[in-house]
Amino acid sequence: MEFSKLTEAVVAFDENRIYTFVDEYLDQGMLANHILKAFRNGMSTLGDRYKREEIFVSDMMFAGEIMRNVMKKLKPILVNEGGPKEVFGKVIIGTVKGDIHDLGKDLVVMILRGNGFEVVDLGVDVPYEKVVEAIKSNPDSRILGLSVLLTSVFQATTMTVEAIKGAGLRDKVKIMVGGGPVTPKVAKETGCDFFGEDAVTGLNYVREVYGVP
Ligand code: B12
Repeated sequence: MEFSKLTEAVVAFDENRIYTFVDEYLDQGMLANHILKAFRNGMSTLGDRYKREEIFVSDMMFAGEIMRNVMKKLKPILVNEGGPKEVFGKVIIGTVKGDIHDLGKDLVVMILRGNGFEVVDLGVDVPYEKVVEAIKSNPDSRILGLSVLLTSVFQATTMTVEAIKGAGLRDKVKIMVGGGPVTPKVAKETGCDFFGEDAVTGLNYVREVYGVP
């Protein structure tokens, strides 16, 4: 597809070409979501290269910074794509304990806010107690979103859900989980209600829970 030029530029860490392609695509009227998807594909390839020890963590960090710049640029557009600005409901979200990846979570936050949802963003590496506390102090929130990028934090995801159960709050929130290594099976095994493969799928689930057409 047309976006492959962007994906290739991401894999080549070609910062200038990345920004140029993003501008070109926007000028051509391409959807910001599709541009971000092409970026994410490039990030996946970089992840594979890291695994094969062809690049370093510092390279992934650099790519992450470029992605953040692109997200900043696309933010006003993503918000505009959203339509109505009334508040439909509240969502609590965070990256699970032990995991510091935040680009995916931040995208979900951006899409939710842009589409009329208030978001309580707990950040990254979120302790179980902080999640429990957030549910208690935001009784009007019917959804918790968890972002998970490391397989090593699947256990922490289960523990987060267990802590919520232990506090007697499990029926207060639906729990959606997303992030690179998560599958519907992982979502089920960790005790979550829904697997969101991308930010828009998450948004659609949130809309469904709040009964927003
Ligand atoms: C960039 C990156 C980093 C950056 C993170 C920058 C940042 N601020 O987030 C840095 C360099 C810091 C980093 C660090 C590490 N990383 Co890293 N990283 C990546 C990389 C290349 C891209 C991730 C990314 O941002 N993608 C772009 C975003 C937009 O995509 P996304 O997160 O998947 O989010 C989308 C969906 O998944 C979904 N989504 C995400 N969350 C949620 C939540 C909800 C509720 C919903 C509905 C949807 C949803 O919506 C998003 C938009 O579509 C991945 C490779 C990969 N395949 O993912 C490795 C990867 C995740 N990292 C990996 C590793 C190993 C590490 C380190 C342990 C490396 C090290 N030795 O230090 C550390 C982790 C430290 C820690 N404790 O967390 C491994 C994990 C392997 C595994 N099996 O667990 C990967 C897969 C690379 C690899 N193949 O080896 N990393």
